[in-house]
Amino acid sequence: MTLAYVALGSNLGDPQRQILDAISALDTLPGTRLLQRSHLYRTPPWGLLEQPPFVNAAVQLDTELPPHALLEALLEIEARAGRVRAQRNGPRTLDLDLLHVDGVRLDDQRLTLPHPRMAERAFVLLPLNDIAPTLPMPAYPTVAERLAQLDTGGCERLA
Ligand code: A4P
Ligand code: MG
Repeated sequence: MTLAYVALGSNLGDPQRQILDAISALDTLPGTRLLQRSHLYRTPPWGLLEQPPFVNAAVQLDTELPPHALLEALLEIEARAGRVRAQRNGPRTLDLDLLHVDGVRLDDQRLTLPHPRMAERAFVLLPLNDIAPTLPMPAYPTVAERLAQLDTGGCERLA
């Protein structure tokens, strides 16, 4: 059994529905089950400001899939949700980022673990803090301690 953490984001179509559907899809991946899910949060757009607010969430999975197979599965779920890769930081129907896999450090062309930008983003750490406040990150002792340093203004808990 290996614990893996995935961040979910959406700001096109019906974001809440797409996030909940994606969480169900993660629970049905081969050799994988959902252990915990965060609340859903409405968060102000980060990076590119002229776009709708996002809905963000995070989940903890128990999985037998190796990290690259898990990433492929995430990209497939994104594709099924109609994700088109257009603009960096731009609007999207579904974004699934693999944040952390227990015991794994990796940096190749397709996958970097832990996710290199997670610690800078309140929209990632706010939901992750619901399910893994004591998870350590590169350069920071825990999710909770790092989150306390970030601006969560405008973030609103939905469900
Ligand atoms: N890749 C490498 N490592 C990983 C990993 N750990 N997890 C590769 C997932 N993918 C990883 O992904 C591009 C490629 O990164 C993948 O094919 C995989 O091989 P992507 O989803 O197209 O891009 P990205 O890394 O998510 O970066 P992008 O598109 O710039 O989006 P960001 O940086 O994630 O930002 N504001 C709010 N409030 N909430 C949001 O969710 N999201 C974004 C998107 C902008 N602003 C936002 C939000
Ligand atoms: Mg992504």
